[in-house]
Amino acid sequence: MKIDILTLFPEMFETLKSSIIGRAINKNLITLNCINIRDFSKNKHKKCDDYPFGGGVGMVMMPQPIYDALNFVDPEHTALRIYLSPKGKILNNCLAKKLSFSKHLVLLCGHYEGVDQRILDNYIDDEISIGDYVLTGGEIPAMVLVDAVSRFIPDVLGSDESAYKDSFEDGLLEFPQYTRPENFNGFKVPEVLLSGHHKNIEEWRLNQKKEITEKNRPDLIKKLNSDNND
Ligand code: 21W
Repeated sequence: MKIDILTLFPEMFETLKSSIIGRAINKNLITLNCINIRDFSKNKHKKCDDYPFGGGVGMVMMPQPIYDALNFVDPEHTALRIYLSPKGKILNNCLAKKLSFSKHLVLLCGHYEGVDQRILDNYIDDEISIGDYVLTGGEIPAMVLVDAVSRFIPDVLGSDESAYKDSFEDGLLEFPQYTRPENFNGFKVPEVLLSGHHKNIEEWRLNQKKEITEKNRPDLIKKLNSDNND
């Protein structure tokens, strides 16, 4: 998959190129290309933002540099163009999986009060938010999206860490994990995990999943019940 990221702060994406995503880039499973929108400004001071028509606080990103950057990375508009926006639909694992089938994603990161609406209305395919909290820009959301989507691309994860086995695949949160030592500061590993009795272990883990989901995410239990009644 090719991913082009349009941003005023391309250096923010350096940290994304480590760990599992870095390995995927080195294996040519993902091509990550960060484009500085400022390079496309036709203004002599490389200006990319201006005051909002109608008044109000803050600055709005100008359409021209973004339009030229979009045409540079995706001249035929064959890519899926996404604007990271607090007003977008909320990212979840189901959407991340769908996006993982795209050949080419273009991610537009806003800053300040966002981008001129005419760009969104005419040159962007989708608007995605990462949740109901306010950030300072779309860069961290773009990294979150790249990370979540990459896990669904074949061979990005090892076969035993498959994204298809994760939380949310069965609608429940995951069971707790333990490793050595058996006794840590007097705190013991649950006996059943040491028993070697696979059927009991499976039963215990499913019970733990239900308990933790009921406690932390009752909304997921409600969703499970309503899906089963369909
Ligand atoms: C936040 C831009 C708020 C504009 C004055 C009074 C992308 C994001 C973002 C940002 C506003 C995402 C206002 C979750 C996020 C993002 C920056 C609007 C209105 N101005 N997902 N009220 N949260 N955020 N300010 O913030 O660009 S995806």
